[in-house]
Amino acid sequence: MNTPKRYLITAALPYANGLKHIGHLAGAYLPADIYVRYLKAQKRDVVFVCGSDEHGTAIPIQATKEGTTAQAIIDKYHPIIEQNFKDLGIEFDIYHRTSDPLHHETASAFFKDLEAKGDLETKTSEQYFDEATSTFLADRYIKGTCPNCSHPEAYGDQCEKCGKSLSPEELINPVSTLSGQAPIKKETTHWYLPLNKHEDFLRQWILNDHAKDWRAAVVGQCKSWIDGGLLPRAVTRDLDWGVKVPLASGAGKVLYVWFDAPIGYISATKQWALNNGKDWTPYWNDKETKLVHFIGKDNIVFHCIIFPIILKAHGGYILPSNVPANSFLNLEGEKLSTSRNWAIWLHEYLEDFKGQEDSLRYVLCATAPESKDTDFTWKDFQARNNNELVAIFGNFINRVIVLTNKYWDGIVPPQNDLEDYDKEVLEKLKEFPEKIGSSIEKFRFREALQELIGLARLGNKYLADTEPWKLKKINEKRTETIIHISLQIAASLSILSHPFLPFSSKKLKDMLNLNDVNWDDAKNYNLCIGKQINKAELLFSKIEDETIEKQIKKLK
Ligand code: B3M
Ligand code: ZN
Repeated sequence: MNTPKRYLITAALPYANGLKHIGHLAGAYLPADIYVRYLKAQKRDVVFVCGSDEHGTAIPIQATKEGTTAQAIIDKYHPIIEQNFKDLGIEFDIYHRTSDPLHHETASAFFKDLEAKGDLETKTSEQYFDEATSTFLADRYIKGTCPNCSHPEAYGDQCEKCGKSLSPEELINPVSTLSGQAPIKKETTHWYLPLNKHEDFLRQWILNDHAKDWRAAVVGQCKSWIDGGLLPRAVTRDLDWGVKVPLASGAGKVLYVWFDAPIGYISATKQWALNNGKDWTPYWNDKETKLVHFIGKDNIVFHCIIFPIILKAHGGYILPSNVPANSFLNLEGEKLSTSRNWAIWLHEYLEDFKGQEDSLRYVLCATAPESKDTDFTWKDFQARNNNELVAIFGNFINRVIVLTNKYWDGIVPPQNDLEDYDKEVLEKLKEFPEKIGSSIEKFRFREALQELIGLARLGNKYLADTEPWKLKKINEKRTETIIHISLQIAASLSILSHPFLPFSSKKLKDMLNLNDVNWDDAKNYNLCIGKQINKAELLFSKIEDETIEKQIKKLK
């Protein structure tokens, strides 16, 4: 496989209508961050973009709930979400926002370009209108009885009780949530993106060209969309919150949030370039750029079908090389839910587990819903933290660092004659950067993390087998070799853990006085003999039953 010239990595733009939970983190942001950290450790040219999605009906609806304005909502949540990501070590090159004028310009220009080229169609239809407030009603603004389960509070787009997706016409006794009155039908004209006209291209590009290298669940979902018959999709809305339709005939209308949001990746890249004195164009226009979208599975159709059609219709833009969408993470056997408050909120985790950010990253990666939905439980979180991070990784590091300090005042001892066992361990050590790297490049982050823990196990076992603490007085030279090799393993761990456990990786590098190291240095990092290392610091700490019980109680 050729190494791409540069990478543009995106993570789904979170709606700035509320706080984010571990399901969001596990779905898109953590895997994206792991991938990017790995690429950067390889010194590749990478830009990692994200930002708040500040349009769509979700924002004004939240504003109504909180008794404030849409603007106040995005201004409240945007900085909190940004800060929570930062505190969890999710390191974007830019965290932009779609309310920014640069984004409005970029999205408008896309719409105008497609409209001028005849890539959009207009259609007039009847839609629900609330006479009391003189507004066309977005699906979410209409409530009624579910035709499927008779739940009286179903929304115009979905019944949250039985999960069925609905169209407003299907609701029995619809009422406007704005006024409480029954809506009337009124004519309105909208612009549509004719997805049906791009069917051949989609079949070829996804079902043929990417049948093998994209995740089966992603290709499968695309296939069922395509086979189900693609229809023209409205890309404008009667709403006063969003990017204004840039045509005289579109007064009072805005772009559909799913039209403008993915273009937000482009606006974010432009802003990043402006901030850093760079040129954004090769990241989006040069075929040698590898574009990867990290998303949750509910966003597949937008990233694999709608956005690529927009990019292709516009022309001059590359298409994603891969869209490694994750399935869903459940919590204690139940679906995560914002409305039922069944979630572990990022800001709460950060408060309750200060200094243990890597523990969450670790567990969410180890149980990532890469091929099917998975379950997060507090007990499993505790077990993985205590039995893997503390007992294997942390224990190994602590022993090596403490022994080096105790025996030689922290001066790295030389490597003397090697026994067969040493050679075997050093041979194995060499394989890890490649093994972990190739799993990451295939978006198999769980597998990569398993390998990493395998390396910590190797070190732990090596120490347990050779027992240098029993040898020191009898055979100083042998003790030196064992500790030297163990320090090499520790150095490799500090490098290879960086994508997954950035805080602990940094701490460990500081303990070992390592800086400016490359991924491949982990093969055989020759810690210079005679180099001074620092005192041992706790890498991971044990989580007590009490702490876990408190969290379980808090959920219920
Ligand atoms: N804001 C939906 C979501 O967070 C949406 C993603 C936009 S990505 C361009 O699930
Ligand atoms: Zn229902």
